[in-house]
Amino acid sequence: MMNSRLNRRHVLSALGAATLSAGLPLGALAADKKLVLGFSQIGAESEWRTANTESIKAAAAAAGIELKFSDAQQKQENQIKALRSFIAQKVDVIAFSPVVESGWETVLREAKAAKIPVILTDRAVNVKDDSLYVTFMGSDFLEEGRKAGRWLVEKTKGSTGDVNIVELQGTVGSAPAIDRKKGFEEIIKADPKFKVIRSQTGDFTRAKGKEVMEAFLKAEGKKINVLYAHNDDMAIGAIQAIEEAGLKPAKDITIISIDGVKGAFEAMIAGKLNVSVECSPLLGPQLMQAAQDLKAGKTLPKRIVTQESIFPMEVAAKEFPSRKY
Ligand code: GYE
Repeated sequence: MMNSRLNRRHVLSALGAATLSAGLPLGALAADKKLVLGFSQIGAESEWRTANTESIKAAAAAAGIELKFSDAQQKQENQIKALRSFIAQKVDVIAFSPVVESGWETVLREAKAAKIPVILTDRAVNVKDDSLYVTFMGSDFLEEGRKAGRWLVEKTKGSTGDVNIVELQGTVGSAPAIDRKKGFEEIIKADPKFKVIRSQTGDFTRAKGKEVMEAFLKAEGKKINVLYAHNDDMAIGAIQAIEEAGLKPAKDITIISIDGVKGAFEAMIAGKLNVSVECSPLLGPQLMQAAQDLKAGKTLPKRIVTQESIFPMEVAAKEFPSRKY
């Protein structure tokens, strides 16, 4: 193991103090040096993402960590460039939230060769060799999808007619889009009355959510009973489309989304969104802790899961004042 004492002693004596940023337990060598963390963010596609960025910046400042922050504007190629630049700058730790799951092997191998530990935040990667990253911290997206499904099963209990669902998926190939779809399907497949009649990506943005919902309404009109949106922003965009089509959101069409951002609470309080499954973006403090733990030579668990809840509109007004994002 990278962090075992034996290995550490061995490497220290073999390589000497010149390997300051070797990605080995950093603390022994660099106790008085400010820890440098390179973070590659996906973009600013949603309220969730903005809150996540703020959390990371604030937590780095509070922890006295030098943060090199890079915004990829939702493009994997930009993230790969950012990671390479962090490697070239010999940062102590790299963290990133991978926009999609696949295609990371090469750059992660480069980081490993440079002995820079990599922490995944928020979204997972799909790699065969899981030694290419130290830990993955973030939500259980499958479970979020299941929570959304269970809420719908409960809500429609006793009704026998078809429940026609349209789905707004997140970014194609992203971990939350893949898993939120899967988790939801896993639950609703138990009853054939649930029918997903349309499913398309809205890329996690309000604008796309609205645009795709308009197309759904055009094609299916009043047949639509339920909208399942993989995030609140797309649901909020879709609410506009529903109102513009002369229908009542949360009444004519039941709306389920994920994240639990302020905008969703406002929509619930206004009676336009039925439920939001929580997905916390406040990963900053956990990330800084993990970076410091690495510095101190500690071994991190391979998976750190965020604790989360679900908020139906009935509790929105009561919960709203204590929401932090
Ligand atoms: O749900 C969505 C954002 O990866 C969990 O990305 C995150 C998702 C979040 O754009 O709003």
